Amino acid sequence: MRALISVSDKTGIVEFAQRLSSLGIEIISTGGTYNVLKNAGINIKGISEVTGFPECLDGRVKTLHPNIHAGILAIRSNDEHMKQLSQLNIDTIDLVIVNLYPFKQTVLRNADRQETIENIDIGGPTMLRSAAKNYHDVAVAVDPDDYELIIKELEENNEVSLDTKFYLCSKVFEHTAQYDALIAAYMKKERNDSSFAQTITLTYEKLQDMRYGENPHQKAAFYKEISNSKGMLTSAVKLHGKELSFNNINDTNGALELLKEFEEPAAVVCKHANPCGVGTADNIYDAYIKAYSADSTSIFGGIVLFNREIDERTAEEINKIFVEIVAAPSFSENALKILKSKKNIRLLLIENITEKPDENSYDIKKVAGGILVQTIDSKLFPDLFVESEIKTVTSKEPTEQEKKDLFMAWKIVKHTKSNAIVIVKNGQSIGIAPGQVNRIWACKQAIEHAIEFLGADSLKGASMASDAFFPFSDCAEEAAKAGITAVIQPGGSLKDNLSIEVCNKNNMSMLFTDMRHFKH
Ligand code: 93A
Repeated sequence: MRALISVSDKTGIVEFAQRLSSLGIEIISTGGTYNVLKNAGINIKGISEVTGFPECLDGRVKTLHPNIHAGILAIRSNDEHMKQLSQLNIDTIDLVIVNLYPFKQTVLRNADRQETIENIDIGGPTMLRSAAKNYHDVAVAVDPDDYELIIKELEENNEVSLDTKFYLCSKVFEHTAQYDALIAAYMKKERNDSSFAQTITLTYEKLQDMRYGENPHQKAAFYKEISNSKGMLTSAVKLHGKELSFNNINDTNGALELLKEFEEPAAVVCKHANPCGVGTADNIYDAYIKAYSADSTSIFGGIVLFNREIDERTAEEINKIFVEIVAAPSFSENALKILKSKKNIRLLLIENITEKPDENSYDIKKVAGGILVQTIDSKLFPDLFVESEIKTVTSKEPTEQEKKDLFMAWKIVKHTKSNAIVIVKNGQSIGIAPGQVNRIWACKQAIEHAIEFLGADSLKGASMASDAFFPFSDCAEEAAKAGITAVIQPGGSLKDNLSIEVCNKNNMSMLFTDMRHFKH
């Protein structure tokens, strides 16, 4: 039996080669691997002895030779193949242990293009593919985690079983497919090409298997984009509590995307991926009190995210109720101690929590038989729009406080499932109505919640946002009836003038953003 070992990641290779060698298996190696194994006192052969050729072109050509590939690819049960091998004086290679140039790591450390391209492995994938294609006769290891499996079978049975070889073969194609997907993604990015490719190659790697999906009878796993993304859920560090579930992650994501809209201290509470309470203030404690009291019912078992360090008094407040998850960019030492005293809470540290995702990144939705892909909804207003220039379409301008609240409501409504209406007063959400099949229901529901919370009279001076335009004047009428004094919406309905009229009649202001934010 002969093994070819050529690895960039040399983890575990010495021990593996030693055990192969003590089974009497002959080992062939390329330059760097050869040196490591030789230095460990293992008896091996250099690749050039087999190819009769020096490794050349700075290592670009090492194993690309018929003596290697015919040795791997010959079908052992095919007499003609075996006869040709012997005529050509080529020996079979029965074990291929290869892992590739670290292309991913090179991209992630932002190496220059020349160095990155030099890390595209050619000979390695070629050997892996040859061996995997001929899996009946060749065992191939691309992952150091599989060394133990292989050596155990060899030590016990003198051979690797067909089942194992088939498993190893499928791992190879998975690996080379992802390797090539990463190269393709890198080239596209280098060309600043943000078009949608003809076929989608997903560059994700598994972070963890999950106990189950949205429901206990569904299987699930969590994958991470292979990129330098900071401040995202995939870089969250769990400081306390049990493993996050599928729904926990999905819900936290809803809160995280909204939180990223705020510069000022903010607390966002989410349930079922929709915000249920949002507070902004000049400190995180007050922001939390506002977010909590905005909807002290739904927060139970909810998810609370902060964009500032959690201090002791905020932690004490949080501990008064049961919340599933608390996430923040940092926790003061005492805050952490206080929160950790609860067994069932999960604490997540998300550094760079306010970092925005790449605006060219994809949002993916599964539909029957396919996927819909779009770029993420990265904007709040149309390009070149600044908050101060947003169009007031009524005779009355909003006051400074109303303006602040309108923009806050606009941020919240953007991250609430459609159809959505959000009411804000003094930096606090007071009515959030998500996911209605018509707008007037959302409007009525948000107002009902606000009245329940503040009392009918206190809606004076409140601001309302709608994720898409008002098709009729009914929402403006409801808002006027409730005493809401300012409204923000995309505009663009044929009947805009009717809504504007209602506002003018009731001394309300209305702003048009020219951009809608459906979210489904
Ligand atoms: O530059 S290559 O594409 N040309 C080759 O012929 C070749 N053969 C093996 N890279 C090649 N390899 C790769 O070299 C292997 O995939 C492995 O990652 C690496 C091991 O090199 P060394 O043993 O010199 O450290």
